[in-house]
Amino acid sequence: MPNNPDSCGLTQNAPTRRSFLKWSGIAAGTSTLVASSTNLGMPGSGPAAAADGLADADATFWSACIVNCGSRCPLRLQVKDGVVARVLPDNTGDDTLMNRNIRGCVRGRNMRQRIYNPDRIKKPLKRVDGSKRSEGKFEEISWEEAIDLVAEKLQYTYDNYGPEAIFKAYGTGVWNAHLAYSGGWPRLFNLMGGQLGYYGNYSYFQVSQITKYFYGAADEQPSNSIEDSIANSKLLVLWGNNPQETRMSGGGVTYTTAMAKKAGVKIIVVDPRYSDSASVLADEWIALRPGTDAALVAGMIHVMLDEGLHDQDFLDKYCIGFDEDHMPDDAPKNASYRAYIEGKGSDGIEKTPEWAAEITGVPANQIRKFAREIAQAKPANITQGWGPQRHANGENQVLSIYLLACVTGNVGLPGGGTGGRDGYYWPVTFSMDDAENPVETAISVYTWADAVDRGPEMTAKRDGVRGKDKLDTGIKFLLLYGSNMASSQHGDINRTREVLDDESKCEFVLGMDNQMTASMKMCDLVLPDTTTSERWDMVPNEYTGDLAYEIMCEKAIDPLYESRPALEVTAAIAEKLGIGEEFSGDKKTTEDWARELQAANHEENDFIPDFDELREVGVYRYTDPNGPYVGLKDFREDPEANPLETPSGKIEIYSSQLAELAATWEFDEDLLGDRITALPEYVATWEGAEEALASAEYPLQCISHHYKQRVHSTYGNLSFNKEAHPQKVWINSLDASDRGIENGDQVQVFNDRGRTQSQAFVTSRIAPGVISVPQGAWVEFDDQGVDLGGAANVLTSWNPTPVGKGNAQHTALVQIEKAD
Ligand SMILES: Nc1nc2c(c(=O)[nH]1)N[C@H]1C(S)=C(S)[C@@H](COP(=O)(O)OP(=O)(O)OC[C@H]3O[C@@H](n4cnc5c(=O)[nH]c(N)nc54)[C@H](O)[C@@H]3O)O[C@H]1N2
Ligand SMILES: Nc1nc2c(c(=O)[nH]1)N[C@H]1C(S)=C(S)[C@@H](COP(=O)(O)OP(=O)(O)OC[C@H]3O[C@@H](n4cnc5c(=O)[nH]c(N)nc54)[C@H](O)[C@@H]3O)O[C@H]1N2
Ligand code: SF4
Ligand SMILES: [Mo]
Repeated sequence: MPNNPDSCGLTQNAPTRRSFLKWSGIAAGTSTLVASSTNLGMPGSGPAAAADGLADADATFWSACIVNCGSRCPLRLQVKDGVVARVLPDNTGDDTLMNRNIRGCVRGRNMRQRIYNPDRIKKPLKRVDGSKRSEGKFEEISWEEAIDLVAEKLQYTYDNYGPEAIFKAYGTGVWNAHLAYSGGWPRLFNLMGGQLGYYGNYSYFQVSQITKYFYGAADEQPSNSIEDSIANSKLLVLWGNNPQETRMSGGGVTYTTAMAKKAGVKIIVVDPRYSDSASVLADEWIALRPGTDAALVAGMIHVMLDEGLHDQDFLDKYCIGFDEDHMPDDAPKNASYRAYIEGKGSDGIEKTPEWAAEITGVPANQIRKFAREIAQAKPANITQGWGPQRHANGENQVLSIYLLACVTGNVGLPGGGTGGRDGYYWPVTFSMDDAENPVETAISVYTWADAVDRGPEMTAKRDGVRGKDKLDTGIKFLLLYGSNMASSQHGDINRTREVLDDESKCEFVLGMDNQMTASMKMCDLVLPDTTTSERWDMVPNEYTGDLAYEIMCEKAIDPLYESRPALEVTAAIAEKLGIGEEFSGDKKTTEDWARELQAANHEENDFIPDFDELREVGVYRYTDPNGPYVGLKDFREDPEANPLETPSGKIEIYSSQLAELAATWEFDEDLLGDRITALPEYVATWEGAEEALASAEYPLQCISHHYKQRVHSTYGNLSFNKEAHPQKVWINSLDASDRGIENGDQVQVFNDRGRTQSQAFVTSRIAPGVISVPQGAWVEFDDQGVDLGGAANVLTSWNPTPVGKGNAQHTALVQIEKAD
């Protein structure tokens, strides 16, 4: 299992404290390491202590919100009589760009409701014998019984099916907290003989699997950072990128994009929705049909070629595949992108703006204007969010946006960008050691439910199994830790629940969470975890631009009820299985683990504070010694000395490797568009724009944007957050009036996979023919199987994308009607 499947894989140069101080403008001597006094847990001392909080708190502790919104915000927890009485935000920064306050959003600030929620799991719960998983019936058992049961089931699975039958589902509730991220579970499995591995992630699956063919980067190829754009860009394009809602921390891209606007950078948003980013930041909004970005790009490049606006010098020097004079030897004639645009390729269609308008719904004149605007604003940073790629054939969506950055010659220049997501500086601190997984077999993480259902049928060429030609066993022991995959976040949750209900397939489902979610209710055994406030940890930032940081998480209160930190539970299981010493050494508590890990981090990078120093400062900021991130800067400066990791060393607009996959992999003929192309072509897909226009039954394209009420499902059970941001289905006024739906009506959205109900938001903020059901709402099935919670994934499918075999969860066709 990768230690951090979301990591960018960039090689980092450890900055010295001096160099980071220099470019970040933080004066030496006021560095964040210089704490004014010691935090002894007293309200009146140390930076965690507050002038702004309760006057009579007993103590103030450092903590953080560790969900996967891409930030990680420090929180200061004020404790009175052993209870978290108030949650305060970061107070260690100011409003300057590189020392910005990492203010938590409305979710983190409502942490008290998560800690003290009635949904907290209080004791280990065992499913009642003879009941079905989906019935969710439990009896309380003791920790001793629970640990015995896990040890027994684990041993049984290794003995009868081997390590490839053991799988830890994807889960982001504890993402990247240095200890809680794994909670010791992968370490336990790896020391016991290993587990089935996975590749990819639900966040940017298609980006992570396709980028190597184009830019050679093993994972993603970030664009320039927004900090760089503030200084250098003429134009910032947020392409399916909604930082105002998905990067809501004051430490992150919400803040930097707002600063870019303030600095006068022109901003254009390309999105089927008039997102919060469009509303707050944009000078222009391009509203296209979902999944049609590659067609929009093709139409735009047609305009650029027509009007000579493309950067031929850049294409000649740095790329292959754009025109017939720059093709790999093995490519057939007329296989270049230019031939594709001019209608000389295999489809024989010229990709005029009129052609693109028909598919995308963006008027041809707007396509022309947008093309000129992007080509002429030099330099322009085109930053791609992850909405476009979470689609059927999302891989070509990704590549087409990269391509636009190349055709306009913006790659590798200050103020420009690669067309990837806004760049960032990845934290240098590392997480606890998960030990080596001896198993090499891995599946695409999105196919885990397939591996439960039909594991031994899954092959390399059809299902993307790696390390083996085919799987020998299905998943028999499934762990859901910090994960709501079984009944909320995976596609087609009705089908997922059905497969999990068949106990002959997966024989044991183990859950560990701190809230009784729909997925926990599907488990055979549920273990009550602590919340961050009840254990020790350290937490790094994630996608927060050029600012990196590490936060101390102190144990502020005793674990509630009978909850126990995962790491102490996995250590106890290891002990039971006879590998206690190997697992833990002499460490007993999460504090012991945290101290040891922070010491190792301090040793590796001496500018990183040690455990006690980090407790003092609470948050430690540092930045890239090389200054703001400029993607592929070295390659641009000297492509011979710094070739890309592609076969040609150049940017491969035509990829022979993809042509080879197209010829050798097997695809599902029933799925329109389940195919690979050597160029970033537009491919009409299953449940895509064309099918919607042709369908009488399900004529609406349903996307499921990430919503500010929650991070996925996390925080989705808190009354304050639900009140502030109620669950609503976005629908265009034209589509609503056709169906007699008015703003605020209860509506049901449905297709053959399921039916879900919530309130309608009737608006012109979404393109006609498109609806959006914000993803992550808590499911609530009535006795007819209708979800009254408004969950998007009763509508989505398991259908994987062609190259990555990843999640296309923004692709689904639906109908909508007023609820009775
Ligand atoms: N508040 C909040 N923040 C979050 C999360 C959350 O659940 N809530 N989740 C976090 C996680 S784990 C992740 S991975 C990121 C997700 O970040 P993203 O994947 O970037 O977020 P999405 O909302 O899925 O998509 C971004 C935008 O793309 C648009 N879009 C959808 N389909 C298309 C398309 O075909 N073309 C174009 N051009 N645009 C399209 C959507 O309307 C949306 O506004 O967000 C993180 N931040
Ligand atoms: N339709 C649709 N579906 C999507 C997406 C989409 O755009 N559309 N986006 C996808 C994306 S990008 C992602 S990343 C996935 C995310 O999918 P998940 O990772 O399953 O996300 P969450 O629903 O937030 O589940 C996290 C769980 O962790 C738990 N948790 C929080 N803190 C702790 C802790 O301290 N200990 C333990 N043990 N548990 C804890 C929470 O209570 C919650 O149940 O969803 C994907 N699903
Ligand atoms: S959800 Fe994200 S932005 Fe909000 S407090 Fe948590 S880490 Fe910060
Ligand atoms: Mo994600």
